[in-house]
Amino acid sequence: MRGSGTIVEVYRGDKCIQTYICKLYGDVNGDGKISVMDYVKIKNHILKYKVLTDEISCDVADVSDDGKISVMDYVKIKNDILNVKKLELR
Ligand SMILES: [Ca+2]
Repeated sequence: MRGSGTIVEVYRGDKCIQTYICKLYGDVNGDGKISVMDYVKIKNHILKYKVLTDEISCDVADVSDDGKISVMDYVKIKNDILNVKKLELR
């Protein structure tokens, strides 16, 4: 499985006619899975230990869709991993 940040190009003949960037909300590290690695990245961002800078990571980390990366996103991803409450598709 490909993760967030994967580029998909659609060709007609030899010509690329459309480009898409995959976004799996919650998949902050782009490995195609929502895992402990993702919520650690969000925790490090919130604590300003290692701030997320690229647009795709910042977008998919905002699982609460409120325009910021916060404890809410961390909790939602943690709950998804622990099967307490799965993330809703956006
Ligand atoms: Ca991931």
